[in-house]
Amino acid sequence: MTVRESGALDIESIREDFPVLEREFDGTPLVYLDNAATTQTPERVIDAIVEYYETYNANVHRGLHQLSQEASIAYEEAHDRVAEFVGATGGREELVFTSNTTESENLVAYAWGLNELGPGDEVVLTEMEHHASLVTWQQIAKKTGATVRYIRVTDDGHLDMDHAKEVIGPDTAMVSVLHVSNTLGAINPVADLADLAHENDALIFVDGAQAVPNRPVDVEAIDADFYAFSGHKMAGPTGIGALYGKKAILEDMEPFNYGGDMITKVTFEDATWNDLPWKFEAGTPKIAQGIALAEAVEYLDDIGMDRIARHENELAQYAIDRLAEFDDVETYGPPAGEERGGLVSFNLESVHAHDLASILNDYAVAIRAGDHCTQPLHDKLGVAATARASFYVYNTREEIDVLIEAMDDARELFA
Ligand code: C6P
Repeated sequence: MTVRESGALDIESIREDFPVLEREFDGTPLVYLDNAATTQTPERVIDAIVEYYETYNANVHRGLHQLSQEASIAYEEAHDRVAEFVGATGGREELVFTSNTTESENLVAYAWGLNELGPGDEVVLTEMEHHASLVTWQQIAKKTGATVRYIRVTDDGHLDMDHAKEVIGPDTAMVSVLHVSNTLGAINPVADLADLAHENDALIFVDGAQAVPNRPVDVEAIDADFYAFSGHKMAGPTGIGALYGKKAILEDMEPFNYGGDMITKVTFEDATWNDLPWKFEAGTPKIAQGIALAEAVEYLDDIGMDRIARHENELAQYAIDRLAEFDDVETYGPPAGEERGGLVSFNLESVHAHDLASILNDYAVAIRAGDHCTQPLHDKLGVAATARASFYVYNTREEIDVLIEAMDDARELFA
């Protein structure tokens, strides 16, 4: 992987880092545009997993033998590295490894929400929230008697910040918002929302699943109380995600899961909890995945998160411009020209999104079709499904051209 001196990415060289991009289907090269669902994995991250299993595979925090010590050090240091990547200066004590963003949401909802919420409390979400947060807080609210309220989304795909100021108030206990929308591509003003939450003595949980992979994120500059993301959306492996939390808040919280490794002392009557972050990592953790996630952030940092953000925005703008050439295409989210995450959701008038995705598959073009786990937002948009092209650091304008040409054929088929 190299970065051109001008600051532009050397995409051809970056593509060589990702073995799966060499795949062809019946001689047609793969065009992978489903990166908001899962990104591909560079060779050096795969190598980190192989190296772990080939040379120091052992359980952590349990063994006095050499392999266990090596695995423990690498696993612990991986927390520090990932914490540093998102600007958490407290290091490992503020960075819990989870399975994914969804588990990070559930951890906070159960370990904090179940204990802290009650009748009269309000949890404020947004209409563009992913089910990971929406369903989780809905259920916790039902269990605790709290109320869920939603910040409106405007017709042009933004959060209505005037409405946010109305909805977030003295009864708000938690504000849970996504940083970048996986359906609209909108980048939300999470630092402003954090200010609003804190002015009202509420906490803020930021879902960064679509932000951390694509742009520089500084959880302390945002002043997030919690911030969550997933490894498999940022060149890392599946099965690993992270939860950043302010140390004082994590210290006050009850554990989410009970069992081995999260305790200090156990008697027949009771137990005391281990230090952070291990208090929240019960049982044998995701050792190989955590070590590989640290390698993934190293890889992304070597490229430069500013450059990745710029590249993704450029591809998204190009895709919007190309899609705008056609009268029968509707795109969703903020208007052309406005900075957004690297994705575009759209619909082709005559072709259902699912049909479109399956026709594109015949051209080796991978996109996602459906509600993208944002059913209430799709209800609001008045559509059951959208097609979504989402980009990563290895995608090119030429691949977007392939998508557009294949859409022409879909039109003809359904004409
Ligand atoms: N969105 C998509 O195709 P997990 O599955 O736990 O790693 O991530 C959940 C999640 C939470 N928040 C946002 C904003 C997300 O986009 C996602 C995952 C995928 O859009 C799968 S539905």
